[in-house]
Amino acid sequence: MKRILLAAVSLVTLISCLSVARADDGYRLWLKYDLISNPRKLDEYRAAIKAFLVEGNSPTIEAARHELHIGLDGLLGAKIPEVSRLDKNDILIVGTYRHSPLFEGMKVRSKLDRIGPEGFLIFTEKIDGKSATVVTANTDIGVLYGVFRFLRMLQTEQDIRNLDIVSFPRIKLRMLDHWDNLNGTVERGYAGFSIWNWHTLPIYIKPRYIDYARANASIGINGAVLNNVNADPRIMTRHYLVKVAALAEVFRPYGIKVYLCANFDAPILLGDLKTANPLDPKVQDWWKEKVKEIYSYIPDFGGFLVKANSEGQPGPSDYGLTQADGANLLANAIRPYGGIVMWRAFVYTYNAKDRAKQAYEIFKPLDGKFASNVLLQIKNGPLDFQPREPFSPLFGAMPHTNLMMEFQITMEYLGQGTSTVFLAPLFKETLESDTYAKGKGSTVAKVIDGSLDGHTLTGIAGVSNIGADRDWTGNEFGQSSWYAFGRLAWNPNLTSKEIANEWIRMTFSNREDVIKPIERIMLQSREDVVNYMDPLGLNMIFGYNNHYGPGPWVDWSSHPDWNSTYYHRADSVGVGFDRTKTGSDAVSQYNPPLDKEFGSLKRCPDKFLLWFHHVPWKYKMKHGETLWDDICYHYYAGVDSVREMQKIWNSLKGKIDYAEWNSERMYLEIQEHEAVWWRNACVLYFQTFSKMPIPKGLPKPDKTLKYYEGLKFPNAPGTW
Ligand code: GCV
Repeated sequence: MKRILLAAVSLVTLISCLSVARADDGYRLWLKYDLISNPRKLDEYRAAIKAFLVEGNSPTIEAARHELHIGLDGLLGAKIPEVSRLDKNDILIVGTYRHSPLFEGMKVRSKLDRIGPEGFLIFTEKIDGKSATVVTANTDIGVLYGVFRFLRMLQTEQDIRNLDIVSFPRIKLRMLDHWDNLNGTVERGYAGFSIWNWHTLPIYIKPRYIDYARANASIGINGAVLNNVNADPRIMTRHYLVKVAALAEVFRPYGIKVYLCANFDAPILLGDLKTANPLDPKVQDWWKEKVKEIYSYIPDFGGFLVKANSEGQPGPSDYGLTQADGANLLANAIRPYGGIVMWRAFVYTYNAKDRAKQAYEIFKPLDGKFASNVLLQIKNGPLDFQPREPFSPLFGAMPHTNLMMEFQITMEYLGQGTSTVFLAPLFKETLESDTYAKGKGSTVAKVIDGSLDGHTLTGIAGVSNIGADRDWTGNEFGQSSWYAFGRLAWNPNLTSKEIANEWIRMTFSNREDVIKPIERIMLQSREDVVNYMDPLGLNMIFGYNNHYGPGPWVDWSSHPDWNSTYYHRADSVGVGFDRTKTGSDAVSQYNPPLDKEFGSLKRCPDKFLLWFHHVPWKYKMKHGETLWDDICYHYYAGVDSVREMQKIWNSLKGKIDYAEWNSERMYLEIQEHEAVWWRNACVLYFQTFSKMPIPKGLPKPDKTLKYYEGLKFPNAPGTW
């Protein structure tokens, strides 16, 4: 362990030393620890932290100690000594609370009772007449989280006098789901190849694995599912388990457990049995043995994530059984070890009248039928990570089941790796949605933090956007959504602005004339993308299979619901999917009063209009324009906003690192090009139905619809 930590330290130290001399390539994420540039703050911090004292020497405390060495030395620009006794003023004291002379005088017992096993306290204290800043917790991992928080306060130039911080996570399992394949590719991965090198593991521990753990611990992520939900069963064989165990060892000090995606047919595919029927005792024994073997390699293995009976994956329906029967099979096998099962609700068949209704129809009747160590993992919307969807109605419909959220951080449907889209506003929109399950105020956040229905096994997962690219996410702004996911998993009440502000300060600069413009870009970026891709509730109109660029004309798939035309339903009368009572009646899956609100053409929020209604082209919108004109205005506004982002970004030249600035400049150029492409292709396509002119004053597309329909993208990522 020590060897691993030292490698990390020397790497980061080396990088920090080099950072002044060379261009920033994004590798250091938000943990840059560059010298504080504000002289007043620097003086204040140097005066408050003359030394630090760390109690303990567990691997986790060692990780905290090393982070303090790197962080304080880098931020304060001087070697801050570590001391072993409290014999000076202005010392930072770090350690797990215990009955020792050091902690005895501190009146923190009642606060410690409130923060659970992962929370922490940071406070200013006088000990034996000496002034100190204390970071403490009930456990070592709480201390490590507290250290990261304290360092963040310095990085973001907060006031560190008179502190009294009490912090703890609202959600228990805060997971990154990696859709990484064993051959090194990543499903929907836009940042190069997989971060895991299965060839060189278990011996070769890339420094990147350690930095991955540091970054995740710094935002409180405590679980990683290592492989794709389209699961290769070989991950559960000895060959891979020793490699998984090596990663688990790296992550352990940072409080991160590993989880694996299980293939439901593993008993057959690994060559042992002829069936995977959950009711067959041989199958049950097979899973028990398999789980026993996994725990023999990884004693703190977290559990399984399963995609069953979806997009070709096997599952319990193959045996005429329910999803609960399948989940409980694995749950029973893993329960003796304290493991859990995350069972995905992303289940659908290809020929449903309305795919958006399926998950609810399949899972709602199973409420209360899942074992207590199962969490049902539900995508934020009823379909599939669209730029905007209403929340999945399952969040308001299964009070007797542990429900966890699945967000997608990787931007499959949001411009993929090259676009600048800060996802906190999307995450927040879902978390703040009111399900009305128990009257007003029954938000999705309260469902998944367990407070609404009294659940203690709670979780939130983000499909990772991390890859082997030097800057981890392909585009440095991708890091901001990873960061936002972790911060919201810890505290869903944070605002998008608070999160953006922190990230900008740590990534680019604490200067107001840098923060404000970047904040503007970030906070508007999600709405911009909605405008030029899928305004007014349109959805699923992407290029076939690679999901790259516009493809509203796609109608050739033998799976009806893989066609764009299935979703937008444009015809000579209008556009949109009628999900009202007279249509598919998906509105009835929402609790009152939402069913009525979504079901009423007049009251339905514009942002979901075409999700729930088939609306005539000439329908008068709230501001008096026709639907057709409004659609056009949104598409054109989307492009204008990207150009505005470019202008704002260009104004930052010289104020931030050139390499970072130039990289984003080029990405925004790609985004502008794509926004124009989306706008022109969609407006021309929908015009073939509306037969109405593009509103006056808006420039006409300079290419034909045929041109856009004929574009091919052999190098677009995302199809493997
Ligand atoms: C992992 C969508 C994506 C698939 C993904 C699937 C899922 O359909 O396009 O690549 O597969 O969601 O979430 O399982």
